[in-house]
Amino acid sequence: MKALLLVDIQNGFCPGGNLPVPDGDEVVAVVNRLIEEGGYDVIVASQDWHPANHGSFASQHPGRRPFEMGKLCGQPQMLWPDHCVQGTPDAEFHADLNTGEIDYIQQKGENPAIDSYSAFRDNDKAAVTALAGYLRAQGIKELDVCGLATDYCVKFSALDAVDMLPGVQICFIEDASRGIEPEGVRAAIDEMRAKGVGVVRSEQIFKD
Ligand code: VGL
Ligand code: ZN
Repeated sequence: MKALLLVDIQNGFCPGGNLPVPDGDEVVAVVNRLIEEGGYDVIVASQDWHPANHGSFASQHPGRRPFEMGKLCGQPQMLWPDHCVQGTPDAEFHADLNTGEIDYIQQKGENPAIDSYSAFRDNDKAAVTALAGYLRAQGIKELDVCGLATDYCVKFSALDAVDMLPGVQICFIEDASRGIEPEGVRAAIDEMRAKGVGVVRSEQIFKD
């Protein structure tokens, strides 16, 4: 059993969104082809889903601006522009994403007191989402991860998958992902590789 995890392919992370990832919308065509022709048994997606007062928003820290480091729950926290607020167009999946084939959607980032980059658990690793349990119940042996943003939510999701889905082979699909900063993307790929995540391109998946 082979599963595909689509991380945060939402308007907020695409050009025109509140926290745009450069060329973020370019993943949509590749991802739609993976959905159709990638041979996956299970397709899941995460959705960044913040309340309007989320503590990762610079707007909640008087005098602070987006992309400055601040603190949340006593830990260093990148302060973001308000993004992916529940029920707003910014939080919707990209309109061209083939959502009809998605078997399970994992919303995350709902607790205003902590950020949740990973689709599997909050940044402090205390509260877990239902995603790992869902995937375990499906009996998956392989999980491919892609989406937005490589240097944040994609990376943390792939790293948590290694810890939380023992025995499952985890791969990151490079050309079906985009990151916020080129240097962050390089570091994220190194970090994923070091933890045993395979780094592949979509062409390799279509070939198998
Ligand atoms: C993300 C920053 C804040 C992401 C989510 O999806 O990578 N990044 N919230
Ligand atoms: Zn967020």
